[in-house]
Amino acid sequence: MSKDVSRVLVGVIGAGGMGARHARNLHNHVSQAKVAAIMDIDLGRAGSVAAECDGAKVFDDAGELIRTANVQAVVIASSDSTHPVLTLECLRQNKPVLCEKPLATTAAEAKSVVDAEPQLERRLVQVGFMRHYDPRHVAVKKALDSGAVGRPILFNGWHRNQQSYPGMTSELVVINSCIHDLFSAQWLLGQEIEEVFIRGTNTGGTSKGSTISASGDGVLDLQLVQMVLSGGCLATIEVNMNARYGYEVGVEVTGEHGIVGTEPSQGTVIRRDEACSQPADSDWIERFDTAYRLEIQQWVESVQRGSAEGPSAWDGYTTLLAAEACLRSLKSGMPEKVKSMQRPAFYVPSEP
Ligand code: ISE
Repeated sequence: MSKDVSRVLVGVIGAGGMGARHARNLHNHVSQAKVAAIMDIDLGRAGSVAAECDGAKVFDDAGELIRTANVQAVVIASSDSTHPVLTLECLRQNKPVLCEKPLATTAAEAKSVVDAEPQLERRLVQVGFMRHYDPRHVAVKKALDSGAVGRPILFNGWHRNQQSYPGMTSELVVINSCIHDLFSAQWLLGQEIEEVFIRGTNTGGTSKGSTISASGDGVLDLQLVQMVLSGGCLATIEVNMNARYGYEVGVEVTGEHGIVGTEPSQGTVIRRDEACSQPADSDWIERFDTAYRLEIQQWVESVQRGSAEGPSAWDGYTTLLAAEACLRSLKSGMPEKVKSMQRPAFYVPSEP
């Protein structure tokens, strides 16, 4: 019992793939936290995750979960469009919140969060850009910050999903997937995105008997983004929603004196029948398993210290400003400037 007194009581909103993952990670790997509540509009789904977490209380109303006295901190993993309203409610209740990416589906909604949070005098919002906790990305960040390759000149990022999900659109490729890469570029380089130019194509065909919505319906499921950042670094990002062979994310940064990049997959290599093979990850849950655990562990520790420390609402906002410039570029076929904003003093750069 006495152990419970110091544990952070966490409420998880959304019991789908990511919500269930966060709840399980909290329950199984974060000794300083207790999953106190789970909300989903599908009560059965919430109930089965709650049963895995020592019978957390089940809710079907997110606002009620946020307001309940037995919840001290909140994880938001419901659908993207609900994120800003629920984050604002957490701020009103003065409760720390880890909100899955994107912080909102428009920059204007994300702005309402960065306008509200500084009035509370401490950071309460962290956005779920989990690559910030991925050891392979963190190693690149450390090398860049130590000057190992000198001034960054070119950033290359690749983000390949095995297979797209039903309902995917060209815009969602940007807002829901590429948003990670926009964050990675800004975070790793310590520069803001100033200009973007995006082109897309349709990969065609089907795979695995598939739900690929891209074939023949005009969805741009493979997009290439070129960018210019505030420190003069050039960047490219490849986002492929239907790479077929597996899931892969990585970055490589060329500096004045050399190149630093994320380590490739560490899978066992099998040599047989005149072939040499290595398994590929199947999805982001597998690829970023460690990152998700570190993310939630360090988030709980920051809650105990009293202020959010990971990717901020400002990161959530500026990535959406860049994403909206990408959407304008998709329409215009031209390079588009990203609306430039002065970072408020409240949002000091996030530390690894
Ligand atoms: C998904 O929502 C994620 O956040 C994954 O990290 C990303 O790789 C995937 O493309 C998104 O759909």
